[in-house]
Amino acid sequence: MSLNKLLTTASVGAVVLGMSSAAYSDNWRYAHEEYEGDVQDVFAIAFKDYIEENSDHSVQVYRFGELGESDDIMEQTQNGILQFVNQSPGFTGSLIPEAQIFFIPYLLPTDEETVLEFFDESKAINEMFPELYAEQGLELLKMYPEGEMVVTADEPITSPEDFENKKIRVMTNPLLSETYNAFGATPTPLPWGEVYGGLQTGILDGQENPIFWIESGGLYEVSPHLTFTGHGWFTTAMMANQDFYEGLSDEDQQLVQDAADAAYDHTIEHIQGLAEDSLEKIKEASDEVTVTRLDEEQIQAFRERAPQVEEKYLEMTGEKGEELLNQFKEDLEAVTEE
Ligand code: 6CS
Repeated sequence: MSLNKLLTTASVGAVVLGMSSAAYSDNWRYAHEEYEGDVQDVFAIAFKDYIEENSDHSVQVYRFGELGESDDIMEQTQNGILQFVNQSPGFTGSLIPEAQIFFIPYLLPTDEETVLEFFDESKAINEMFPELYAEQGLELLKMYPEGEMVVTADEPITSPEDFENKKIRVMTNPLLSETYNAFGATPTPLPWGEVYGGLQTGILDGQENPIFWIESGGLYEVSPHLTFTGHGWFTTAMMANQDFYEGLSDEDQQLVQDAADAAYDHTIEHIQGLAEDSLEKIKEASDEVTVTRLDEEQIQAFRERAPQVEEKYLEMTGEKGEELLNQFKEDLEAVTEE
């Protein structure tokens, strides 16, 4: 990064965040999409702790809403105002269409151990995705799963017919809309900030998210019928502004990589058992909640609609998307065969 660009980036950040530009190199800014104690926050705090314990740098963590919605914090990172960001592929789809691969239903298995092994070992995740993010000026540091997706709605969902005329909120990526179209619902893409109110006022009939988030965001209060459809995992990604990262010394780049590794290990430990604990809390807090776990036959009715979503993914992403999908499937086979 040129000195000029560095100074410009530093001063824009300093003005926006009311800091002196002298602090730029020492105090790194990191925003994520969740609340205190949620999975992305656990990752961010572990990253911060590692950096601060092993260097003179400090990390300022910004949680959901402090600097805007997910798209805002991504824009601020691409502009160099923030040094680090955690944005989920659910929102990155318009920037990096291939990131929508996580929304092809029934691609990932439900078994947690297999999924964790996949994220650790997958060439698609650890080698191909960093190249795709780099094209957008982003240094991808980690991709990690947060939990299995669960549908919540105003009544239990056991078949695609139950989804008919239901407005289901989805994160703002086109492929996720295709998934819910294929499932028979009416997908409604919205940023996170509009979801609770939308469910409360009946503008929305349901949504999907991992259990910990359904508990921490209080979604069960306004959307009390939970259905385990087994169709996917909420995955997220943590990255740095690439100009910033490339401008770091070798020692600081290593520090950042080590901090991301330490945060990843800590977060993976944190998510194990989290869904079960959160579900208990939900059941304790509400008498209205129902929990439906689809059986194999019911799942089959949804699973057979997955190929049409895969087709759309390939239409949206072309050759690069196909290459990624083939590698993704190969990596999945490697961990399920063992
Ligand atoms: O549904 C959403 O938009 C949010 N869900 C999670 C689990 N994390 C952040 C995201 O914004």
